[in-house]
Amino acid sequence: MKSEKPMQPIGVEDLRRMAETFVADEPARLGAEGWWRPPLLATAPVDERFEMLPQIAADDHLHPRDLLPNARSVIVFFIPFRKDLVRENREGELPCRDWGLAYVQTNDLINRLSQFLGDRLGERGFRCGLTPATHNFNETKLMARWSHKHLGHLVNLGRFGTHHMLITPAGCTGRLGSLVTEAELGAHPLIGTREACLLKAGKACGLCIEVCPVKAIKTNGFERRNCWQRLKDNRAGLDYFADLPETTHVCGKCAAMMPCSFGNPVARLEAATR
Ligand code: B12
Ligand code: SF4
Ligand code: SF4
Repeated sequence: MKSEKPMQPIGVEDLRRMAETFVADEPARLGAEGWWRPPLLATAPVDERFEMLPQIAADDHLHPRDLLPNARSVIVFFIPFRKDLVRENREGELPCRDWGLAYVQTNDLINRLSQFLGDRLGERGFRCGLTPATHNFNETKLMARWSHKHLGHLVNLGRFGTHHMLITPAGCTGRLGSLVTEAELGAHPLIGTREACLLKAGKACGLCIEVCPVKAIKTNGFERRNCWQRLKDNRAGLDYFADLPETTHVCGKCAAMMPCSFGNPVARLEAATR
């Protein structure tokens, strides 16, 4: 069912600009330097591709129309972290304090950016369906019924890496958010290569496999329980996380200073050999 407000045009470039401004304004709002590079945003029409979600993600994964019956487009955005934060988190086997803080502040930023984009679309007469940044997952299965990574893959914002994270043109270190809307935004992909992970593209790498302190990452698999235990141990054991929320579950060694941390290494390689 359509909303009753008159529809005014809005395009993906408007949404990208709004997202960039929103993220750029966040450090001033916090009165801090902030952790972020400019965000990326991709969209796709709600078509048959989204019917494969229960096959490629959790078997009870939702369809965009489960969030919003008249959903016409899916919007996925990625807020990349600054290099100095990622470099700081590379040291040793434990996450640094700033990585925990950035996790908390970025989840909040994602939730508010989703709401902001939803409100701007709403003002133009388009309803939206929103979902939270994280901690919306089943702790037994360790899967969510709405996986931003899989949505990001389907709207061609990025590609899965061997470390099981999404690699975008701005890399993999950062966080994802997504929403659905009645607006017809069309297809606005951002990834230009079939793979974005060197190993998946048949090149040498596997650095994320080597660096994981609990050996959770395999060439073709992921021991999600080992990773989850590590994240919980970090939260429970690190004094400098004591004032952060109980849900501060972080590590991120597999995303720190990797060839895919800040860009698409397959695109870089293809450009260099052209
Ligand atoms: C549950 C969860 C976890 C679990 C399980 C992790 C996992 N790999 O999914 C635990 C607690 C272990 C975890 C850990 C971490 N998480 Co987490 N987590 C989530 C959550 C809530 C849901 C993820 C989900 O449902 N996965 C579904 C399963 C099926 O995915 P999967 O295990 O990766 O397996 C599939 C893919 O790898 C896929 N795949 C692999 N190759 C290919 C190729 C193709 C073509 C296709 C179609 C699929 C495919 O196949 C697998 C089976 O389908 C999301 C937030 C959200 N709601 O989306 C954040 C999220 C995935 N986490 C995130 C992050 C950053 C982390 C950590 C780095 C912790 C930290 N912040 O320090 C680690 C990284 C672990 C890792 N190497 O993946 C980010 C990832 C950002 C990104 N660039 O992708 C997310 C998206 C949060 C966010 N809002 O940004 N997380
Ligand atoms: S570190 Fe290498 S193997 Fe791991 S995801 Fe990145 S490019 Fe792929
Ligand atoms: S987040 Fe840490 S424990 Fe989990 S897979 Fe990456 S390196 Fe391993």
